[in-house]
Amino acid sequence: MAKTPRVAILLGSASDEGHLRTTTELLDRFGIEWELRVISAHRQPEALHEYVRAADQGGTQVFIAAAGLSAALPGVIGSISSRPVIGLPIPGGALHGVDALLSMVQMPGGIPVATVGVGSNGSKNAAILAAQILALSDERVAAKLRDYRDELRVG
Ligand code: RP5
Repeated sequence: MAKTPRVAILLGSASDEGHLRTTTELLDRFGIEWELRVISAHRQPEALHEYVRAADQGGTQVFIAAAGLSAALPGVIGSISSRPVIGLPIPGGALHGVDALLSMVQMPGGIPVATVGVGSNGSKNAAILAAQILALSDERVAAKLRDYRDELRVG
């Protein structure tokens, strides 16, 4: 089986991609390899299922799922894999991302989506949360996170 990344980033649409720039920059800073794919939960359900199953079996440890509007993507990923899923609600549409936020955070009990905020702070926190999860079993990531937080103290 092809090597899978430690963090898989899934987007509901190519139009979401700009919101992930900060996320991928931070993952790079923490030395975490990632892969980004655009796979819609409602337009490409079979492809999504296939990708997540392969990533799960290949050892991907965390999924970051970014989507707007009713944002089913992270919940569906959580239904396929029991690895942690971080949901990033994308701003836009008539409700400016509040719809995506509530869709992700209000998952029925049993299939959690660790939801970060709408907008640039959420984009940043998605990467940091993924790094914190990986740091539990990776001292190199933990050290990089400590450096990052030391810098926050200076600012
Ligand atoms: C969601 O709907 C996507 O995540 C995107 O944020 C939003 C609109 O996507 P398009 O239909 O414009 O591709 O699925």
